[in-house]
Order: sequence, then structure tokens, then C-alpha cells
Amino acid sequence: MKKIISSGMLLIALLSAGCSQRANTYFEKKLTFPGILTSDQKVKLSAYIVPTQQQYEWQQLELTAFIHFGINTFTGREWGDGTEDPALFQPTDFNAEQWVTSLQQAGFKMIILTAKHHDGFCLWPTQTTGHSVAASPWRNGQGDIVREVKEACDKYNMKFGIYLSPWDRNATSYGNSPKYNELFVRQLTELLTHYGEVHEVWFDGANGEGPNGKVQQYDWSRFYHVVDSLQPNAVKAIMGDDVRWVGNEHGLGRQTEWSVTPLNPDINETIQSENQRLKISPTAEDLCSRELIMEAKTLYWYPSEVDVSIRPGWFYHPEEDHQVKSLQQLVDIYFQSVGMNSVLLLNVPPDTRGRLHETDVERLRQFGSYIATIFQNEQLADGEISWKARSGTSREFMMTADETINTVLLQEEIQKGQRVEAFRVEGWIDNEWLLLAEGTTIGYKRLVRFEDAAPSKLRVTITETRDIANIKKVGAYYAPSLEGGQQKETLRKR
Ligand code: FUL
Repeated sequence: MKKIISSGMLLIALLSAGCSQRANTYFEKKLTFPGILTSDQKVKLSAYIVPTQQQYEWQQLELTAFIHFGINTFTGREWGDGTEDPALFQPTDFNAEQWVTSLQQAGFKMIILTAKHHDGFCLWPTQTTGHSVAASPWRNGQGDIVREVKEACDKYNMKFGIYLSPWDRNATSYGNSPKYNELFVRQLTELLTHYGEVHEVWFDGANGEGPNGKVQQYDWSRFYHVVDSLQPNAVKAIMGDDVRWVGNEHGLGRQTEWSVTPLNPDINETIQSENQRLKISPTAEDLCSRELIMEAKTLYWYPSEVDVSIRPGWFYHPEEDHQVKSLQQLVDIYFQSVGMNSVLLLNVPPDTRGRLHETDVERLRQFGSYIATIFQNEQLADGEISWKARSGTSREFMMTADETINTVLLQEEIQKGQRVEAFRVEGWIDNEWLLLAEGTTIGYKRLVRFEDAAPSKLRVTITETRDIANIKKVGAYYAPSLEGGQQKETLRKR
């Protein structure tokens, strides 16, 4: 049974352990360092920060989907200005089950719906504004997109999340901070009480000017409180402090991706000035080097989410029908997100019928079947492990047969923290060890790709770690080559 302690108890724990961290003491989500620690002690302690149960469950979803659907679908815009006529919202063949089943067959485990985008048009019949589906001709104003999507999710056992844009270009109160915050809280409350369980709440950071140039000050601590009290199992993303924006919208994770970081969203002046002092933001390359830990006062478990659209835009535009990402692009995105210690949030926007376009559905099907084919064929005989790896130690793994492989999977047991700073994978080929791949962080999951090889065994070395690493799985696979694939590592002798 692991023991979670608060940072207030930290000093006592450290002293009683003679300043070496006891193996069963963890800090859930946050650790504030006492001032007296050396940098080595701080680095070691960083290895004991762990996710909350909600964050851990979210991480295991791996594949989640974004649905951008709303008034923009019918105007062809990416950002509406809030003056759109609700009468434009008229899906001709709306079918939430088609979204859910297409995504589920491709391996996706959650759908996050844009309940309200920046234009302020609400996809549910809210009591807070007339600017909603209730004012549209769709289902004679009796419809509720949020409900139909949630019901379809429940029917197929798909998790459900909401995107509710704080920036609202329709609300007249926007910019009048207390008044608009009240409206936003009421909208959030409707969404979090009328539709059953919600697993992720996505708060975009956009904070455009209100009418007459007034600046809206969002009351983030109140918004957090509403989510935490109404949906305790939900994670709060982006401007939320459970799930971090990876820093780009191209589907690109970092080679070195720490889930532990001093970064937290800029929701108040204290956090803002700390982020500025450390020169960190979601787009920073370095989010948890040893140098950064030395300077940090507090560290958080704040894992990365990679959001990217299957098309150039977030909303559907018919002129982009021929620009749906190729299978190769989606596969590269998978390796750069799920394979780099992140959750993928892939946007697939429904068209004006209210259905996912045939091209997108077919691409999803190809993607799901390609990924399943790779990982259903495990080539290691003994990769399910509980390996306690010290820096510089290696372990060998047997292949089931002399099969060709080009992909290796590594996983840390993150409920005991993220620790590995560098690793190496070698293959026994023609009586010698050849380097197949090397990398830095592992975290929840790391996938590395290399040239086709047929080793009889593998050797994994944990070259650097912040404390004894807990490796729970090593896997080896063959990924069939695809047109235009990314350059892989060439095999090298060491
Ligand atoms: C951004 C928004 O401005 C885009 O329209 C989209 O919703 C994306 C996911 O987040 O900040």
C-alpha cells in the first residue's frame, strides 16, 4: 500500500529517513520543497510525485477524440464572432452514434465535445442565453446535441468530456468580470449536472477583448471548485491543472517529456510570476531538467495532452475534404504522442449533416486497424516485468522467435513516479549487441522505432534515473512500412 504524504510532512519524513527518500512515500500531484534541500535531494524527491487516481485513469485512455461542431460548421469559419443567426444551425442527418462507433472502432476511449466555442453558441438548450440550439430549426428547437452525444457515449461505453470556451463573443456581459463569471459558472453547472458523468473538462486559454475593449478576468479558482465538486472524477485540462497542453497543435510531443514539472497554468498572479521567474510556459522545450528542478519551489504532476486535428481546421470545411491526414501522418502522430508519454486528443469534425465525413471515417478505420495489428503481435516472451532498475543497469529479454522487429515499447510504473532520464535498447544480432534505439524519458509509455532487425534477444539499459526506476513493461513489435514513413534509426555497433 503506498503512502501519500503532504509536503508539510515532508521535512519529518526526510529527517526520519536520514534525508534519503523512503521507497513507499509519495506526493500526490504536488510537492512544495522546504528551503533546506540540496539539488540532489530535490531531484530525488521529484521521483516520488505521482498522479491522482483521475490523472492515472486519464493517462491510460491513450487515445481520445475532439469533436468541434457548432455554428462554425455551417458558416465555414474557424472562429465565429457571436453575431451568427442560430437559424443557420441545421444538421440534416445528425447521428451521434455514428461518431461514437467510428471512433470506438479506431480505439478511441473518450469524446470531448465543443459544447460552446468562442462564438458563444450553445449546443444544449441552456437557460443562460437564447443563443443556442433551442433557437435553431434543428429538431424544431427541441434538440440537445450534448444529450444525444452523451447518450451515444453511454450506450457504447465511451467516456465523455466537454469543451466550454471561457471566451464568449456573444455574451453581452463578457468583459464585465463578475457578471460574466456568474454566467459561465451557470453554464458549467448545467453541463456538469444534467448529463451524468463527465470525465474531462477542457478550458481553453483564449481571453479576447469584450465589447468596448473590456478585459474579462476569469475566476479560475471558482471554475475549478465547480468542476471538482460536481464531477470529482473529471480531469481539468489546459487552463485546468490536471492535464497540460503539449504546446503545439501539430501532433508533436517532446523527445523528453516529463509529467512532473514546475509548470502550472497561469490562473493567478502567484503562478504567473513563478512561471515567469523560471521562464517556463506550455511551449517551453525544457519542463523538468535537473537545472530547472534546482530553481523550482514547487513541482506538479501535470502530464501532456497532444491536441491536433485530422484536417487543417478544427471545424469541418468541405474544401478540406482532400486534406484529411494520411494514415502515415496519423501513425507518426501516434508515435509522437502516445509514444512520447502523452495522451492523443485527435479532432475529427462532423460535417453539415452532423456526421463524420466518409473520408475521415475510412482513415480512422485504417488507423485503428494498423495500430492494433502492430501491438497485438507481441514479440517478446518475458516483457511483463516488475524491474527495479538502478542507473547503469541492464536486463535482457528473449524474443519469442527470430522475428523481424522495428518498434520497442517501454513503460514505467508511474504510480511510483516518473524517473528514467535516459535509456538504451540493443539487439543481439550475429553474435554482437547492436544499438537499436536510445532515448531520454519513458514515463507512462515510450515507443521507439528503428530499422527492421531480427535479434534473438534484446538488452535494455537504464542509463540515467532519478531514483530506482520501476519498469513494468518492455515490448517488441513489427510495424509494417507505410508510404512516406519517417526516417528510422540505423543500427549501430556500440
Ligand atoms: C484553440 C481554439 O482557439 C481553437 O479554435 C480550437 O478550439 C483549439 C482546440 O483551441 O485555442
